[in-house]
Amino acid sequence: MSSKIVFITGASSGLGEAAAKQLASEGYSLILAARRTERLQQLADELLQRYGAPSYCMELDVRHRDKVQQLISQLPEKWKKIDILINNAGLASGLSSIENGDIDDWDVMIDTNIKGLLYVTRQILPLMIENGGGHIINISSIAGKEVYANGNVYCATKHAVDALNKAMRIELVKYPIKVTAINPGAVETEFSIVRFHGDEERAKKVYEGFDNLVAGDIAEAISFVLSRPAHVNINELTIMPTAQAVAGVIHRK
Ligand code: NDP
Ligand code: 8X3
Repeated sequence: MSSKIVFITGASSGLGEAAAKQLASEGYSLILAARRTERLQQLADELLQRYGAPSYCMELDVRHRDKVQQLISQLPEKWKKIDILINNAGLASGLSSIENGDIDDWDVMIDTNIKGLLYVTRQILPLMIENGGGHIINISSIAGKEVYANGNVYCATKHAVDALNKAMRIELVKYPIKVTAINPGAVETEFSIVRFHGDEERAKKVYEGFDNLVAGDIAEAISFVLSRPAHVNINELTIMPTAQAVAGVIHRK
């Protein structure tokens, strides 16, 4: 395969899906990973039809360490030349104070946002090193830069992503593998529906009265980061809706 290969976790929705479309339109080949495979297959069909971009769909739950190891090590040889990893799979589950928190919610966030990101990265890095370079983009959040009431564990997981991003930058500079964190503010995706356990009415209210970001805004930022010349590494980008100054300050009409 002559085009560059990008591995996107959480490609079945939101930021991951938008990044896949953006990068397919620019000639990348894609490994699309998530749990909902019908969505991945639909996306792969669309990317092939619209852009002629080949995709490899991987049914992957990033929390399952053995599966992550097995599925990535069993990739067909031509798909192992991964140039870019976008660590995007992630979620918030619940919004409550620590004394009321649901421990299952905490586990799923920690297992997905921190441990899942590490499992995937650990498995892909040796392939990148063998290829002589690469680029890891970690989708963190404004929640990795600040903490807001009732965001406790989600914020902690994204602060962990921020720390891991910095650690990767230091440890991978020698290969050289570029490392970038992208920290979005409020983007309307399925994020809030997932956070509120399927309560679509409550999720809709999060984005009422202001112009939130859309997934394509972040996909364009990813494209920009990837299009820099070899000597330029963007360490991090924090991208907010104009109407959102910090996590908890949104100017609503
Ligand atoms: P979505 O809910 O729309 O998408 C989340 C994606 O993550 C889905 O494709 C989902 O796929 C995947 N995913 C979740 N859990 C797992 C898992 N265990 N294994 C594999 N894939 C998984 O939300 P967003 O697109 O908004 O979220 C993407 C990233 O952006 C997350 O890391 C989120 O924290 C971050 N973010 C989002 C912001 C926002 O306001 N929307 C702002 C800042 C950061 P599937 O369910 O099919 O497995
Ligand atoms: C998602 C943004 O502010 O809802 O990471 O935590 S926020």
